Amino acid sequence: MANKLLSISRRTRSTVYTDRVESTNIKAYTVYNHMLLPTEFESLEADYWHLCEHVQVWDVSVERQVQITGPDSNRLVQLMTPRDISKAVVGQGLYAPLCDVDGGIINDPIAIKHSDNCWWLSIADSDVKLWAKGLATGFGLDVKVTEPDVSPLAVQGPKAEALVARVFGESVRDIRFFHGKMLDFQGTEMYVARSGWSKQGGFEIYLNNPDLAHALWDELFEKGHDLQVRAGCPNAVERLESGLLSYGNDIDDSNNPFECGLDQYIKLDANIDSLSLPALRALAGKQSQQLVGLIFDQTMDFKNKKVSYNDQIVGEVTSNIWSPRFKKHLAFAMMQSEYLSNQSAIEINGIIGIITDLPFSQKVLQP
Ligand code: THG
Repeated sequence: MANKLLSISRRTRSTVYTDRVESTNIKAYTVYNHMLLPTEFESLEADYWHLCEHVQVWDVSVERQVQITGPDSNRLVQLMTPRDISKAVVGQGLYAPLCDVDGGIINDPIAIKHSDNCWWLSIADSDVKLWAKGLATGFGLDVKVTEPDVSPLAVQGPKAEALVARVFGESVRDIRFFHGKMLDFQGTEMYVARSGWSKQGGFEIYLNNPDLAHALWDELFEKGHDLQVRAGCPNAVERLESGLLSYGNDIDDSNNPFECGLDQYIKLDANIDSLSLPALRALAGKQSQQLVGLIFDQTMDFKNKKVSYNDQIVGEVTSNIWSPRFKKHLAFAMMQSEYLSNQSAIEINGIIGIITDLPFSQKVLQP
């Protein structure tokens, strides 16, 4: 389907930053967690180069926080994810797939520990609040599940640390990857973490006071003028080069973590009570398909996303984009394991592509 205009109503929620985003050269939005997410400013390619060279401010309010508080909050979060959360320290974020009883992926949030009685699940695009409430009811847990008015603003790119230090102070430089701390902005303490949906480095500021949204946005732009700050968004080129998965595009609840290369975030032998662990233990090593990378030497037009071989469908392209840096067309594809065990290449419309592991290694990307 070609791009069309989107009708905006209260169901397509705007964000606390939308006024500011609308005052830029924004070209397109998508809808994520029933809310607007910018996808393109100048152009995908221009946005990409700017992100890799300077610093961008991203309205990622769509990364909603599902807050779980109460005496059973650890228990509920552990039920939801097969990742062992018991060693997490306060202020730490864990990339933690959430899985159902069959091992299907419900979401792939960052689980942030604020205290033993308070977790935030910083979610991708699916209705985790409803899932969490259902589990809490079914298991009779003493928790409260809410979506607080928290609107993450990501600051990404090689100059992000310099900019965030100007606004929140030099102590941000000590924050380690996937850790964060509470820092003051105009009298309000908010969680600031070293994270973000790019591999260019940066921070995410979890604004918890909507009245400060414009002030925060404006200060980042005023103080970042000489760093060439501009508005941006998760960039399709950068995230494919970096191998970052997009829930709803590359994975959904019909996939298990093994197929998606998320094995490293699961502790099969952990002594934890997690809903999906019995199913995942049974599934380990038996997946019939695998998410892999495809690389082509020329631009591709994937009108038909199915991949076939000898008139049999052997896989499906889930995301793809032209990389202007490597001058290659990159794709993620869910491919049948049987095909992968016999072949290291595919042919689409007469063009040969090589199959490779994700994330792409620098070696396979270089010409
Ligand atoms: N930041 C915040 N919330 C989010 C995202 C984010 N919610 C939606 C979505 N992104 C969740 N999915 C991801 C996927 C990948 C990563 C983060 C969130 C990520 N992964 C690193 C990697 O794959 O190399 C590191 C993971 C790790 O080692 O723990 O960054 O971006 N707030």
